[in-house]
Amino acid sequence: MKMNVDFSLYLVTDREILKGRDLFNSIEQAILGGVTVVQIREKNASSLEFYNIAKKAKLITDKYNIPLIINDRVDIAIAVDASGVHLGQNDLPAKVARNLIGKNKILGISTYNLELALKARDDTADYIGVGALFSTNTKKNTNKVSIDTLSKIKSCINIPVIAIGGINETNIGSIVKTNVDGVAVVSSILGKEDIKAASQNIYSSITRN
Ligand code: TZP
Ligand code: MG
Repeated sequence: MKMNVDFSLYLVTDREILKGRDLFNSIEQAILGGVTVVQIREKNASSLEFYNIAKKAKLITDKYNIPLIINDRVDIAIAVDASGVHLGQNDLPAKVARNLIGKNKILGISTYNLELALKARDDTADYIGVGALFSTNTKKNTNKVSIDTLSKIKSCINIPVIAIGGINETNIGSIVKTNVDGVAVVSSILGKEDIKAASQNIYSSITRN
């Protein structure tokens, strides 16, 4: 079933940033700190490794009743019965993915301008990611998105809008002001020594406003 999702603090995983620390323990700490959605993003794993990671992550997200989203891989999202899948502009087309996952799973699409955002909505995306808002070391070759563009997209679209890219405790206020439905972060949570405290810190910046 497609849940009614609280997108406010959306964690995207990256094992490189964890520098050997346990992924599953890190996910749990982040959830305990306030993360409301977890996306598993594995750019270098084999299919088997990705599947096993997703299956194990689902035990944790299920325990806290938090949606699990799989990056890039519709097949793995279906195989582990994740809540949904997140796709970029070079992945399977949104309409094709929707046909594969059905109407009860969440479809998220990465965008970086209004045209792509409207197309994603028309292609039945349940939410869009918009970024990168700030410079980031986590992903190479990002398209830069201004706060003005983010605001414009938010005002023109009626599905949840999630901002991503270089968002941290210092700049998050400028994102919250745009009234987006959530912020997605990697390094400002998983790159910190105390993951639960980092998550709490970011979460309080979102809910304070
Ligand atoms: N998509 C656009 S920017 C980005 C992704 C996956 C990386 C976000 O990572 P961080 O560490 O929060 O900047
Ligand atoms: Mg992708």
